[in-house]
Amino acid sequence: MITLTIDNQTVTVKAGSTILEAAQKAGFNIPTLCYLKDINVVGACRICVVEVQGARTLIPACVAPVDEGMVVRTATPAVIKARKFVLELILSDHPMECLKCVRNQNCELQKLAEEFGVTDIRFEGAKTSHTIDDSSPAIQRDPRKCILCRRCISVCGNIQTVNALTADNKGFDAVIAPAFNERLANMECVQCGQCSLVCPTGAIQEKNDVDKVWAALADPNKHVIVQTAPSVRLQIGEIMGAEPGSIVTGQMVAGLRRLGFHKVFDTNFSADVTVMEEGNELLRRINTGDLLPMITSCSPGWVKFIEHFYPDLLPHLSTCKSPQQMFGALAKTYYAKKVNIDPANIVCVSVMPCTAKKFECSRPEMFSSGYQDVDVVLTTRELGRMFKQARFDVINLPEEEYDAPLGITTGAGQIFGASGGVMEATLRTVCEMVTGKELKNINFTVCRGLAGVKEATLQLGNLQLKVAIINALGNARKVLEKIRAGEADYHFIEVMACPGGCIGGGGGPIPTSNEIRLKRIDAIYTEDAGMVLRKSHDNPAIKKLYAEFLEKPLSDKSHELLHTHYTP
Ligand code: HC1
Repeated sequence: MITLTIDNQTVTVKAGSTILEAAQKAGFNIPTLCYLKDINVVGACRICVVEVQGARTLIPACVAPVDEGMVVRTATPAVIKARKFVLELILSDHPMECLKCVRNQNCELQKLAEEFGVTDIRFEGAKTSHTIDDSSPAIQRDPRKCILCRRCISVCGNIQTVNALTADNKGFDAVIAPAFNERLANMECVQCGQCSLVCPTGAIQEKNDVDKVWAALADPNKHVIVQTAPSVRLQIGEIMGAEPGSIVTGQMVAGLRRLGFHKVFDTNFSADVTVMEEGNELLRRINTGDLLPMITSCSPGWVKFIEHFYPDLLPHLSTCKSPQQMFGALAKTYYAKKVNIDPANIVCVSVMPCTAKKFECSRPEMFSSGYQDVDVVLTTRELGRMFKQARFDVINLPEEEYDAPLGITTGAGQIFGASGGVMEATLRTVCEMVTGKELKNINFTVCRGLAGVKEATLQLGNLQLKVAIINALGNARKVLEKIRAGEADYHFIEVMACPGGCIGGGGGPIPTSNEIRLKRIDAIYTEDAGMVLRKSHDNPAIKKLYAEFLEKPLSDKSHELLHTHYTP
C-alpha cells in the first residue's frame, strides 16, 4: 500500500494506483475529459493536472502513479489557471455550435467551460476544416467537434476489437477518423454506437430520425404504430430526469400515446416469439445432429461483427430474426390483417437502446412482409428528444397499458434487455419442453450479471446442455476463436454486442457506466419478478398467434416471416 497526502488529507491506496484514483477514493473531484475508467487512460487532454510537491511541472493525475509520501494539491491557483488554459486551447478550434448541438446541456466540454468561467477565447485563429461523415445508416461523425480524447478509439479497439477508428496526422492536422480518413460506411464499423456513448461532445452521435417520425404522425393517411425494446422503459426514465434503475413503463406508454401513435406495442411480445422459434431451433439442431453451437442473432452489431470478421462461422447463427424484426414482419401481416389495414399504410416505428437497429431495419433481408418491416428506428435518446420537444413530463404521467395483442408480454421477454436474458428466457421454455415438467425455479441466476463471459451446464432430463453468455464484442472474439479451433463444446451461446447487453446499448442515456448498468439490470429483473406471466410459452397472445396465423414454431409461415440467413 502507498500513503500520500492530497490537499492535506492522508490517503492510502494500492501500489500502482494513479493520483486520480487516489483522489477519487478520498472524495476529491478532479475534472477529466479524455479519461474513462478502465477504458481510456491516455493523459491526452491534460485537464486533470495537479501540483505534486517537488515536480517541475504540473502532473496529469489520470496517468501519474502515486508514490510513497507524495504531496499532491488539486486546486491551487496554478492548477486552475492551467485547466482554464487547456479549455481555451480546445475551444479555440471548436465550432461553438452549442445551441444547435445534439449534446447541448449534456456535453462534458460545455460543462467544464461553464464551471471554469471560460467566456473569452484568447487564442482565436485558424480552425481545422473537416466534413461531417453521415455515410453510415446509424452513426454520424462530426470531426469539427472532436477534442481528440481518443475514448472512441479505445472503446472501439479495446472493448469491441473492431478498430474502425484511428488517430491520423499530427498537431493541428490531427484527426480521429477511420484509417486514411475513409468514410465510416466503408469500414468494418458494426454500428454498435459505443463510440457515441463515450464521446464527451457531439462529435459522434446517432443518425437523427426524429423528423421522420413527426412527419409520419402528421400524415392522416398513415397508421403509425410503435414498439419499445425491453430496456427502453428504464433508459427513458434516466433521460427524462429519473434516477438510473427507475422503471417508467406505464408513463412511457402514456407519453407515446400522447405523441399520437395509434398503437403502442411492445418488443417484449416478439421477444416471446423469438423464444418459441429459437428454443425450437435449438432442440431441432440438437436432435438432428445439426451444427452446434447455435448462437443468438438478435443483436445487429454482433451480426455485423461475425459477418465482417468470422464469415466462416455464420452458419452457427440462429436463423431467427431479432425481436425488432419479427415484430415488424408480424405487424405488417398478422396485425394488419386483424385490423384490416393495408400494410402499405402502416408505419412501424421502433424505439431501441441501440444504434445498429437503424442499420438492421434497412437490411435487404428485412422486407418479408412485402414492405420494409420496420420503417424507422429511434434510439432511446431520440425518443427523449421527442418527449422534450412535446414538453411532456413523462416520468410523472399517469401510467397506461400497452395495446393488445402485440403488447401482451411476459417477464421472459422483459429480461432480453440484460446480458444473459435471452439465454434465461429461452431456458425457461426449453427446460419445460424437454422435461415436460413445470420448472420449480425459473430464475437462472447463473445467466445474470456483467461478467464478459458466463458459462453454465444444465441437466435437462437426459440432456446435458452447455451454454455460454457473452457481452461486448472483444469477448465474443475470444469465444469465436475457440469455436474455430474446435475447442468450444457449447450447445447454445448468447452474444450481445454491447457491454451489459441492451441496457448498455449505444443509443442509451449518456453517461453510462458499469455502476449505472448494474442499476438498470436490477430494474430489468425487478420488472420480470413483478409480472404475472414469466415464461414465453405461457403468453396467451403468443398461443393465439400460433393458433390463428403461424401454426407452430418453425412452420413454413414462421420461416417465411421470422427467419433468415445472413451472408457476408
Ligand atoms: Fe435489445 Fe432485443 S433485447 S436486441 O438488446 O433481442 O436493441 O432492449 O429490443 O430486437 O427484445 C435492443 C433491447 C431489443 C431485439 C429484444
